[in-house]
Amino acid sequence: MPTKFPRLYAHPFSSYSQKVLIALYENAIPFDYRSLEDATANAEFAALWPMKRFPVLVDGEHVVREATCIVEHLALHHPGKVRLIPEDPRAALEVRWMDRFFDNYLSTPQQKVVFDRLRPEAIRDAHGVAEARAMLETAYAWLDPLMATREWAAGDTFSLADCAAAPFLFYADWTHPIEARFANVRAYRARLLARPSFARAVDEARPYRAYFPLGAPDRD
Ligand SMILES: N[C@@H](CCC(=O)N[C@@H](CS)C(=O)NCC(=O)O)C(=O)O
Repeated sequence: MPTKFPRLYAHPFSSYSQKVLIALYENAIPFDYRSLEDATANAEFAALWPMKRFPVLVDGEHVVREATCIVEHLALHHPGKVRLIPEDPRAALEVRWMDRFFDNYLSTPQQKVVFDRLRPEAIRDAHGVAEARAMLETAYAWLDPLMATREWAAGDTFSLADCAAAPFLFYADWTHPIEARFANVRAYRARLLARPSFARAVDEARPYRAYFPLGAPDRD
């Protein structure tokens, strides 16, 4: 049934949901928030996407899955003052590359460590977790010199790549602390936390910190 506003199936504590929430908040796009805390919203969501990975956006006849595609959809159908995908295709390519970096080399290993902890102890994957932690370490080391020269992930302008970086660096640091020697990554994470759109998403997620299986640190 078409609704006036786009309908977002998401959870406030979920990193990929926050990636989209940042985009919505940056341009103050009105939307119908179907929180997956709610059983009815959960049932609607499960019917929309058998993979059961969230967020999912329903906008008129469009059902959009995958956080990056949702941010791209919003940029196309609900453009605002903050252009999260640059108009210049070369600049857009840099944004899309950095978005892939944060999804694949920060979020994926971060989720691996967290999901492993949710398994019964007897079937945990110590080798896979060690590999994931090594990947996080490599990602921090690669990102650090880059962020010495950039305010935001793809340059001077806040973009889709920062929508990804914000929640992924936030949780990655809880999962595998970013050491002091990666001062540029730490400073970038602090800049992201100070951005009002992400600060709002972090605040909305505070009631759910007990869900973090490694134990949420008493900070941020
Ligand atoms: N590739 C998906 C990943 C989404 C994802 O992993 N979402 C997590 C929440 S942050 C999820 O659905 N977890 C539920 C599960 O794994 O069963 C995207 O970009 O949206």
